[in-house]
Amino acid sequence: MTKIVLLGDGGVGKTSFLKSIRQGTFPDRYCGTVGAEVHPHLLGGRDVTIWDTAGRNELMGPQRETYLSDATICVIFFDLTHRKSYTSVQEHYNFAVKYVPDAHFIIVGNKSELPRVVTNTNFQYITTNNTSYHEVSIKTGEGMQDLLNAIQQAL
Ligand SMILES: Nc1nc2c(ncn2[C@@H]2O[C@H](COP(=O)(O)OP(=O)(O)OP(=O)(O)O)[C@@H](O)[C@H]2O)c(=O)[nH]1
Ligand SMILES: [Mg+2]
Repeated sequence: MTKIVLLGDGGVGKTSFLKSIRQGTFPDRYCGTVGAEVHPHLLGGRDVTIWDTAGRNELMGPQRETYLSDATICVIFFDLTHRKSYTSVQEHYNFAVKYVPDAHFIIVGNKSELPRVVTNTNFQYITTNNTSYHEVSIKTGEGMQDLLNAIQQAL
């Protein structure tokens, strides 16, 4: 079964992404994920499992790496209105690539409908060729189809 893991700091939109593709809804309220939630999903006609992880360290628990094992795709989210979440992308990548060096990495800058703080992005530290960068607004749906296409191509 193809495994997709959602990574990124707290509040960047991982759970919102999952809700929007599974239920077509957008949650306005923020409720931090604890540990990881695993959801089966049909994506482009294929069965996948999506692992929605906790971005807040205190809610993650001790065994972060176990969520990554056998991941096919790691989607690393950040918030375009929150610089720290952007600098954290490198840490999430460095951590994940140790455990799943062959995974596809997809970087997503979210909340694109808001005035952005992160204007220049540079992901040169990502050494794999299996990478792409997308900007989306999960709230408005802007960019979401391109992102889903990229994920499907990586399956
Ligand atoms: N304006 C705006 N807000 C968004 C967007 N996507 C998500 N949010 C909001 O951002 C907040 C955090 O969303 P979550 O999806 O719960 O964040 P998370 O990454 O799962 O956070 P953790 O579970 O703590 O790691 C919520 O209040 C959402 O409504 C977007 O595209 N635009
Ligand atoms: Mg969450």
